[in-house]
Amino acid sequence: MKTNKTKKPVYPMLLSLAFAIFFIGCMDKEKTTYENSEDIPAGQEMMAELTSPPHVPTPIGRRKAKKLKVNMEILEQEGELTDGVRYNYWTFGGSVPGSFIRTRVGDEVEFTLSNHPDNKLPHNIDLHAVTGPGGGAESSFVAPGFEKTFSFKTLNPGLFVYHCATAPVGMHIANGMYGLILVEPEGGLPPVDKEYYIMQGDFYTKGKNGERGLQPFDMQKAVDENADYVVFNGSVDGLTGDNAITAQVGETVRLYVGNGGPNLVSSFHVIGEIFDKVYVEGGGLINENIQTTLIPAGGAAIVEFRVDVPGSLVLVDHSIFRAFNKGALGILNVEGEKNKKIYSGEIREGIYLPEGPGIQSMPTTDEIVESEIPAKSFEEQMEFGKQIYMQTCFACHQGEGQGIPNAFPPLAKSDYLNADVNRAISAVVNGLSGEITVNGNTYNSVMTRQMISSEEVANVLTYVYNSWGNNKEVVTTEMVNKVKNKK
Ligand code: HEC
Ligand SMILES: [Cu+2]
Repeated sequence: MKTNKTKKPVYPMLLSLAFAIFFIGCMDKEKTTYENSEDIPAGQEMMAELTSPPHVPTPIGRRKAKKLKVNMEILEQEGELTDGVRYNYWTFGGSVPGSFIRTRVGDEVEFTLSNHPDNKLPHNIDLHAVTGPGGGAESSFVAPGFEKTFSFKTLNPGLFVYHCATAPVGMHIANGMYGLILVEPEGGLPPVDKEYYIMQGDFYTKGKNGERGLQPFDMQKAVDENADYVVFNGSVDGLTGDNAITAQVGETVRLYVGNGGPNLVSSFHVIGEIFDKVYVEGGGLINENIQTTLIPAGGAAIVEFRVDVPGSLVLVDHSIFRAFNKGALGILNVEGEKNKKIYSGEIREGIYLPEGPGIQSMPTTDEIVESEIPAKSFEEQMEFGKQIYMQTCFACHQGEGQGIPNAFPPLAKSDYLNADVNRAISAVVNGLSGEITVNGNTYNSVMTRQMISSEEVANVLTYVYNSWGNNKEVVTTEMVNKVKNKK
């Protein structure tokens, strides 16, 4: 989630500027030999560079432990949870998750937390990297229009979560008040080509998943742990489309992955990759060759892998309904030369079919049970069609027919759909595979034949054609049967 476009951008810019000026200012000092982290030169200060997701600040490299000043601003601001669904986020630094903080072991962090005067509530911060009462929460409780400063020393290297700890704590976290602070070991983590910042969170809204408008937080659903949305980086499209992350074939990628919760544990997995290394729970233990790593609520992990073949890798919470029905899905686009030795590319690339042809049985037409109550009007067709859409097509083509970039084509304003009704009917009754172009984007994937009756095909396509800016075609059972009989 990135919201406020007017308040925010200046802030990180100023910080990086201050950072750059400082760096140039003490470049000669940087050349001196490297000291033990215990000896913090008291006079040396620097401003911390803060970044919004999916970006991370510059690695610490071989810099000495310093007095590191962090200025974090709390902003309560409205943003988009998914298409047409607004949410009132509470944020550290204007993004969900909050700004990434990068330190090294032995730094003395001087932390200033300011609560914007336009905010309505007091907040504070509990950093899991802090050794001290409440992780800083007790010293940082701050009312709107005020700021608080406290300081702590980073004693343990690792990747740590920070979050608001103001009552009701669960509600402050559910509204987006969490982020990551990295404490690098002396000498820094080994260099990699790409680093990204990702955090999972669960959201609870008064309306159901996809219900439009400004959705208030639902306390009862949160207590019941019944999430409407489970997302990466604060919104359903937080890590897809324009927000997808990228790498080149041959590069090493490091993901700093956190889980803000408030409730759910993540089974973090990247479809089409194996983690070469996982810093288990963000700590010192390194595990190798891992498929899925658990990230507890209020915990983190660092995962590393080399990307060897081009395509779209899909990041998911492998509690899989969360990925395909609640939003916990992100994309890493890998560009570069194909490598047929590692991946043939002949089957399909980087696309996960929840009901792949290998699992799904392919009965003949007569095994499909015709529905008993035919729709009597256009309105009924729309109503029945919507039900089928939400049961059958939704997981791939998404609630508003928007699809998923690089994986599932859109049905909303689809030129492919609107150009040829018989071809669309055939896609549903016979399945569709091979390269197609929809609204200028190519897809080369497989849609299995949908196991629904002719009448249901007519209803669902009528619903699709009369929604989301399509050409208002009405599809009848006769039209569907004609396409079926042509085979
Ligand atoms: C398991 C995922 C999945 C499900 C479920 C699914 N589709 Fe598809 N659909 C796809 C994929 C993938 C393609 C593109 C196939 C290709 O690349 O050749 C596609 C293509 C299409 C197209 C043509 C392209 C376009 O965007 O206009 C239509 C129309 C379509 N699907 C309709 C439906 C309808 C209606 C349903 C529900 C009855 C449905 N699909 C269910 C995955 C799915
Ligand atoms: Cu708060």
